[in-house]
Amino acid sequence: MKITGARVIVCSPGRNFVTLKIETDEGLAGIGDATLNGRELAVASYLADHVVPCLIGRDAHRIEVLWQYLYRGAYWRRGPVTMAAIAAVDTALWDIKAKAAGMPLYQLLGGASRQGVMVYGHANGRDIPETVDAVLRHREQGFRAIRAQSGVPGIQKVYGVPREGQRAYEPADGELPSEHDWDTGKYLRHTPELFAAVREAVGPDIHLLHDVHHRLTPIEAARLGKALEPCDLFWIEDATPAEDPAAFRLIRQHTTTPLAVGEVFNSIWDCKQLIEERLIDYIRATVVHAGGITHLRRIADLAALHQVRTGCHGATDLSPVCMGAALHFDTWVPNFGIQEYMPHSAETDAVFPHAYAFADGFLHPGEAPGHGVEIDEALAAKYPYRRAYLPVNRLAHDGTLWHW
Ligand code: CS2
Ligand code: MG
Repeated sequence: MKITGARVIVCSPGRNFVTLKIETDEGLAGIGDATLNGRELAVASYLADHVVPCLIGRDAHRIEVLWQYLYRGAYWRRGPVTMAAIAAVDTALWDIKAKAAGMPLYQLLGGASRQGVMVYGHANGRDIPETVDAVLRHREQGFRAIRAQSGVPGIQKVYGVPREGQRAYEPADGELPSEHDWDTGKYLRHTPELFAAVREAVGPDIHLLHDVHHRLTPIEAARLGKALEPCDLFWIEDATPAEDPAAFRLIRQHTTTPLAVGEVFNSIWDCKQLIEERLIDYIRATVVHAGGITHLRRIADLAALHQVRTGCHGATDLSPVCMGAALHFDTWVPNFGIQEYMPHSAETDAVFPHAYAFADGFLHPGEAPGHGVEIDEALAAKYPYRRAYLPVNRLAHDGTLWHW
């Protein structure tokens, strides 16, 4: 089966997405997500200007050798742009191969390891009472796992809390990065109170999660993890920036609160030390940012050797194409942990019709051949790209640029 064409589709149904579509001489086509929030056009150009010319005429079935060709052949290996581009090619080719086999992708990977993919939803509020209410609403909707993020008294703009009038938290905005303020002391005093109230309201059986979003030093993260132990969290995520895996040794010395890291990782090399030293409990690497299905399977297998489970990132800046592919991966992967699930907007879902569906706290990938997600190109064309940035963060007391 030869690749006869490949094109990059950039659209913005509520937020920007980059999609690669690959066509073959047997009439089958596949799509892959290539969205890198805030740097979308870099990946679009990497694909259109440097990758697509190398794909034409190649055998679409030879997924592995094409992966190696694009990874080793680039010379400049790894990095978020390169690996998102490779991921898009890989995902599209797995989509094609499963369609050619007439089966849903999870069957091609090795069949289902579970009845459904347990997901966690996003509950947030401007303050503790609003956040508790949002957690209880998510429980009523059937979620068995719920992430809680709330406003922090004294901090003006906090990660994870929608602005006035926003349907759901969407950080990318503005012609230039918006500036957020941060105060670690206020956050460290507030968050244990938040989770004591949430756990009291929701009872012991709901999994509670929290995203620290890279903002603490290792000892501050250790202090937070220790303070949250009575609230029995499923995980705290990105407790400290993970460029230095050794930092997690300090956190581990002080707390048994489970740790999740990896949504910003783009290769197995980013994950290796954290997994091999059991410095984390869940690896958050994703199909779109970590080189596609082919590479994510290698990360999951390394994690399995060390009793680390998967916890794929699933925010709305990962397109429904990534979510669809991730759900097939999640359905198969032996050491599955949990899948993040932020529902996309109705306009995004209209551009990306999909087979996956939510029921009783689980997502199901559906039985459509391939990954089960398509793109309506005519509708996508009605939503042109608009530049949007993730925010930057500054320490409130002196303006030092901090981790967002
Ligand atoms: C967050 C994301 O969902 C999460 O865990 O870390 O919302 C993250 O901020 C965005 O994906 C960044 O584009
Ligand atoms: Mg996160």
